[in-house]
Amino acid sequence: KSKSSLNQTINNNHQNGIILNKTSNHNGQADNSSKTLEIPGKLKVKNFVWRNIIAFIYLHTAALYGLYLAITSAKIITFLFAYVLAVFGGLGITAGAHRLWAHKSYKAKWPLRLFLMLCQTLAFQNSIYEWVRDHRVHHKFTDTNADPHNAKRGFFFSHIGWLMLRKHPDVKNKGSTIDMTDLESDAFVMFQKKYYLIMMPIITFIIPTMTGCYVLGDSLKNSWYVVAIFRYTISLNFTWLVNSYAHIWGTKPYDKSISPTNTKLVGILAIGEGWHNYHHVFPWDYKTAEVQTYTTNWTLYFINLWAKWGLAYDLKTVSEEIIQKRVLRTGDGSHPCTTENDVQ
Ligand code: ST9
Ligand code: ZN
Ligand code: ZN
Repeated sequence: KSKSSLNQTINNNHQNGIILNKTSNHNGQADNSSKTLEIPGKLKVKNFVWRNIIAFIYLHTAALYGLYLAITSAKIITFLFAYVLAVFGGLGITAGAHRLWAHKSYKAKWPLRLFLMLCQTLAFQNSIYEWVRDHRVHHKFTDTNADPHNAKRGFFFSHIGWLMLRKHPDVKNKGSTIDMTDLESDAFVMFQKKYYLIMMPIITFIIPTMTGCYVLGDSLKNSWYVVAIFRYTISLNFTWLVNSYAHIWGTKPYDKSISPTNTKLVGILAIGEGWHNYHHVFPWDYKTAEVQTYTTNWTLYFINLWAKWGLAYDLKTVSEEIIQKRVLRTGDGSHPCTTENDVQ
């Protein structure tokens, strides 16, 4: 009996991010003898993206060499410059791509949006448009196959592995339901999207390296490995910790039923983005954390500064009363108000 033209493929049984394919013949009976279709997103060699795998191996090896040079031969000013760039690139992600564009937790006038767009380009984490689309999908479909960095697939996948593999089809299918019209009407976002492949290498690698050489007077080697490569690779890893570490280890004061956690370590390294349990419960809060974490929430200081100058406005936040109600209803008991009946 010829089956090939009548076979209908049903993709289901998504287990731990790996799809099992079932085929059925025209009688609707399962036909396990048929060859399974190849589905992108599967943990199969043919879905590996070798360009990215090679790039990440180079980046991490070269970053270790950059660290060695930073300790042994680079000027202190070169290292400080790398640090400052890491912070500005980080703010482009946290205050820009994340809190402003992905979550609309505050509004920004055009000079601030231009500045944040340039800082976000310095971080080379894809264009704002692509970053926001992935992030909105992550929030809407957390811990499912439609989540680009689904933490259920383990630390490695949610940290870096997801960037080395074709995306799971659910990311693209369910991701197509995400509304991106607000970004499409932002001229800076669309300009950056259009010219990303020109702007990104210039801002992320060329200008920082040239500044190290010609302004700070360090060698080309030190400038490249310390300012460009080491700084970029460390920033990437600190960012990825939010997707990996802060979805696996830590407390869940606001909702114990979800994977995102509160972790101070990641909070510090990711300049205020480690209170991830809070953030997934109240994603519209521009602080992404409660007030008591203010001291390590640099991004909050940064946005408040721009608000003082009138360039950031309509800052959205959550009342203590709503937080406390949520803590008592769904928290894991680690929040101080659970025992003290008082939100600090
Ligand atoms: C990077 C991003 O590192 C890091 C994000 C971290 C987020 C953390 C969030 C936490 C809060 C913030 C903390 C900040 C802390 C900062 C501290 C700093 C000190 N929805 O992607 P493609 C469709 S990037 C809807 O090519 P493949 C769409 O039609 C690092 N649709 O899929 C698309 O076409 P188009 C550097 C979607 O082929 C088409 O599919 N960059 C969605 O499977 C193809 O999309 C890299 O390493 C969606 N979500 O490839 C490059 N997604 O775009 C990484 C896709 O034309 N990327 N579609 O509309 C790649 O090479 C590829 O994306 C791939 C998948 C190989 C991963
Ligand atoms: Zn998350
Ligand atoms: Zn978010």
